[in-house]
Amino acid sequence: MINRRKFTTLFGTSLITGYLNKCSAKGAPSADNVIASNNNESLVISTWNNQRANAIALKVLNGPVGDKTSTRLLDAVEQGINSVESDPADRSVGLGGWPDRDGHVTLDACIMDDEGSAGSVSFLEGYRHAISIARKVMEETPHVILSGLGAAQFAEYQGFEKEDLLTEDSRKAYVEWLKKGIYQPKINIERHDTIGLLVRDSEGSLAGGCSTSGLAYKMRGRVGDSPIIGAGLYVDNEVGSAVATGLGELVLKQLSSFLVVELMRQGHPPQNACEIAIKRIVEKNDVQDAQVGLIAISKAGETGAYSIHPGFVFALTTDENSSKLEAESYL
Ligand code: SD4
Repeated sequence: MINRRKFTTLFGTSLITGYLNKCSAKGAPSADNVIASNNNESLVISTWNNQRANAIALKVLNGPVGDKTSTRLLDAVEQGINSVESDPADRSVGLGGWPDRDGHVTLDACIMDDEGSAGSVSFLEGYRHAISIARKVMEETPHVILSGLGAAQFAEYQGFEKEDLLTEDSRKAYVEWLKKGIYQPKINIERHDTIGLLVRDSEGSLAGGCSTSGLAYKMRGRVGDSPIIGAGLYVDNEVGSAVATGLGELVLKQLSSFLVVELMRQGHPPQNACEIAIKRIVEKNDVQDAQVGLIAISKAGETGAYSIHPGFVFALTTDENSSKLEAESYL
């Protein structure tokens, strides 16, 4: 749930006051803590500090209406995420992403639309726009997931530009890391900038995507939650959508995004659904050193966000406001 004290508003406060008008006690799932939204407006919500991606997505969402809703929704998701994939300053996504222990940057991504179509790539090497390749898998193949060499071959065949994603900065950080070689991701502090982005248009149609280089200094070949439909992302246009960030191993074991959407299907508001799904992870795992954050949108335009530990921020953008907010947390 959103903490009133911890948000910054770029364009004003009026709508945000509306969003924040029902808050829950920290750590206690509750039934009525919905963040209300004007359900005739477009909405973009994304993990971490990705207001710029939201703005790009919103512009596409509100742009000229193409011949197909799905195309506009997917364009919004893709272009929003592409901007982060091309930003070397974001160290968990695309160009400049954290490498694995052997110094290779490998990417995971998936995308889902309002018709239930899904595409994904995992363990992809040499191409920054993992989300675009995931979309191509969805649109151009009979499959949902392509992985590793096959995903890279497909990207090449589709005309994507091959490049070395290890920037000078990430190379330096890797060389420094090698001196000790300790694998110990820290909560919220490093290695957590994965973009998960959900869009809802003014008619209530939903789509989403996520893209990441995964955990820094992971084992070669490791695949996280982000390319797994139902774990890192799930969209059901009749119900709602959810996306996850954080330690993918925990999300994978509980299929947290699917769980959030299924809880919404049972009538839980998105905030409540996120809280229950995080609680499930906490109950079944040692979460002392592990963060997971979930965000969600319902068909009606309500939003939710919740995490295990404090410090999970997300960006919420509507036609009138764009804000960085900190989710309430279980601990
Ligand atoms: C993973 N969930 O590969 C991703 C990492 C992440 O912010 O979200 N980082 O486990």
